Amino acid sequence: MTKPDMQWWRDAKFGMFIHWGLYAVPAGIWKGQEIPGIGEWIMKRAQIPRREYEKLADEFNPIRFDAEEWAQLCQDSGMKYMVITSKHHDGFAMYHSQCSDYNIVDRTPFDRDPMKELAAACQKRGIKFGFYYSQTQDWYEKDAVGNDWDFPNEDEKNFRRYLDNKVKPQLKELLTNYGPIGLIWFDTPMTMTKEESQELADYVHSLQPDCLVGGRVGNECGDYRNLGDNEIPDEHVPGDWETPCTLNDTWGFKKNDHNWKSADTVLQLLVDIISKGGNYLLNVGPTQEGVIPEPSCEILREVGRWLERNGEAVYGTEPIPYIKPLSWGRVTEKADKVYLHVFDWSSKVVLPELTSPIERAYPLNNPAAELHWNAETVAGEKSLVVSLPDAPLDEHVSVIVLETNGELRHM
Ligand code: JFZ
Repeated sequence: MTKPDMQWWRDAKFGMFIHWGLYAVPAGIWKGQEIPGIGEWIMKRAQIPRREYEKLADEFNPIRFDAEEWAQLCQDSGMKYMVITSKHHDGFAMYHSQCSDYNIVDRTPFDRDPMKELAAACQKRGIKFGFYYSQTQDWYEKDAVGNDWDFPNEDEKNFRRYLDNKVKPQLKELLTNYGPIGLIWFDTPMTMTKEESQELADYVHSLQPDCLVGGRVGNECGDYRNLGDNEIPDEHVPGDWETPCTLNDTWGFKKNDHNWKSADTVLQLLVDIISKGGNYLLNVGPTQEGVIPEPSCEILREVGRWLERNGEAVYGTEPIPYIKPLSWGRVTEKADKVYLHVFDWSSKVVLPELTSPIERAYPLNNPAAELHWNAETVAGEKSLVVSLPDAPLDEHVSVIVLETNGELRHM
């Protein structure tokens, strides 16, 4: 089976992750108790019997959900793809599934399919649309992994039956009824065998050859690697990889989690990750009413404004593997340009000498202004030192362009 084309994904750099499900109803609180940990795990953390948990569907009615609003926020944030939970570990399908009535259309007062609306809103904007799908943990199903409080008897489990009766039929629904799907983001492969992982990857590709398969399908059968949650590598990682990150400390909405990262932090994480060769998949957790928390929106819109000004230094760029993370910031490159992303304007901008002669140096937001640079030996290394004007070029990360003579060769 031919590998799907990864270029759109490599160029995209930045995606929106959405964790939305029944867990937004308790929002971290169960029977008056704050349940520790990530919000979408409340059923497991509080050992909620499935007959109790499924009653949440009766009150899940996101009447304020607006797919156009969510897709517009994605676009305004500079995020080029969207990945939303079609079915998380609780087993509840956030789309109209024919093979399990445990879904938003059949079990809630909200008689609409939000995935259908969101897929259309994204396609309209040229945003690649993908689904998160939990293919191993499913706390509603006896044959799946993870619910040992309703289904304590391991001997009764038949994972093959779960794959055949729910996972593959639902993957077929997701890859048949929602238009072109950019990727399937599997999760927690746990006990899956290599054969099972490969079977699911092949099944996705058989239904939509251009659909990417995320690394958490397991056993290195994905089209790219997923690092751990909020995992930032120390330096360049070869190959195609992505780090999923939270904007606060939970994926699914928790009413008491206000620990939001600033736009500055998000931008430095974005630049850090892409300078090491990865993509940044940043999460929002909508409420049970279908609203993305306003603090998330404000942060993402500020990030989008910066990308509006500096996107040339992000989208479609490549890392420069031999340049280790620098004290003052990070480096990306594209064609004959090297982009210096300066986090700390007070420090000396020094980087290892490039083998291609530099012809010009200038602020990305003011190409007419010349910046000076010198070749110096710094700590015994042949280096480049770029002189900075007094004031930073941007209120967040400031970007300087080094224009080379057309071909950027590395040492
Ligand atoms: C998983 C889910 O359990 C969680 O609810 C959320 O959806 C997150 C994006 O993915 O959590 C993980 C999975 C893998 C790792 C860490 C958390 N890991 O490999 O370190």
